[in-house]
Amino acid sequence: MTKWMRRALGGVGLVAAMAMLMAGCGARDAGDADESATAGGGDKPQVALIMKSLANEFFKTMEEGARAHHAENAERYDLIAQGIKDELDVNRQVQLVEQMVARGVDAIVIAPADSKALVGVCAQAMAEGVTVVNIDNKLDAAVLEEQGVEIPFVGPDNRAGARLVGEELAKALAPGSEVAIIEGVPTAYNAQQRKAGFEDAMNAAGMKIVASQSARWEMSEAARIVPPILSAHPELKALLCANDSMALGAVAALREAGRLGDVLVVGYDNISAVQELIRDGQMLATADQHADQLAVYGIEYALEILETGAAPADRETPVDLVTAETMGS
Ligand code: ALL
Repeated sequence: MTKWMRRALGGVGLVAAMAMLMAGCGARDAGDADESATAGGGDKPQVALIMKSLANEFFKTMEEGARAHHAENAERYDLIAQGIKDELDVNRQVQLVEQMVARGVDAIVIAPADSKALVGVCAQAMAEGVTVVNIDNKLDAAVLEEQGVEIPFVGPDNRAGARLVGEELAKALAPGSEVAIIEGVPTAYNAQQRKAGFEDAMNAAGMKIVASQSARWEMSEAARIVPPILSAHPELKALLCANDSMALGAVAALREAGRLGDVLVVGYDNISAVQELIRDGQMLATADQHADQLAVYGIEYALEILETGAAPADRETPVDLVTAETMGS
């Protein structure tokens, strides 16, 4: 039984409690050892949203979406939104989960910075009776199984999203063109999936992938690694970037090298700076994974699990191709 169910049950009689329990019989029993855990208090569940780098517009948009949802649903739950300062601060994210558990939240909705390193602390949270929903970047299935926990994933099919972007790029290239992939953090499952989706599209269209390197989701890192790739592959025709921050870095490097236009750039996220570049014809495409709704889907799912004890099945969220044409410019 989750901590929230126990708290909610505190106010009802035994018969009603049994009925609620029966209704929630599909629920994971999170263990009975959490009686002493700090209760959140109040009559609404407390939901903690734990994101990654708030320096990335993607997560700012996610936070704004969550806050807007909360404003309209303030009677249903309390929201605590948290993020980390840089994309790689995995330890800080682990600490945030621990802090939220200590604070007595009922649910944690998390976009993990690393697909393996966050599993342990999420499993601990569940053992304390906290409901955990994984959004955006999927936790590693093998590590979850090893730890014996089931955590539902709410997010898009990143491989399919990247394939859409890659297919759009392929239309603009002659078969056999040289292309390079700028990858996200290699320990993030969504980064691996986007790389695979780009490869699917490039291989299907007969392009030559001459380089694939990580810029760890960061604009500055992409700006740093693109020039050597350009020098090593003077015939390069396109850069497929696994997120828009890195696409911005790639565009800056190409501009600096006088190669913008002759080397095409695609990204992933649909942040506002990239929308402008696409409108201006300086970038070709990106993918919209609806950052403003992504956490909302996760919060709604967490509330549903808290109320009904629903079984932890994954839920796929939409991802759409964005081009100058789809933007109507
Ligand atoms: C991923 C998101 C975004 C983002 C990246 C950076 O999990 O899906 O594409 O740009 O994290 O942290």
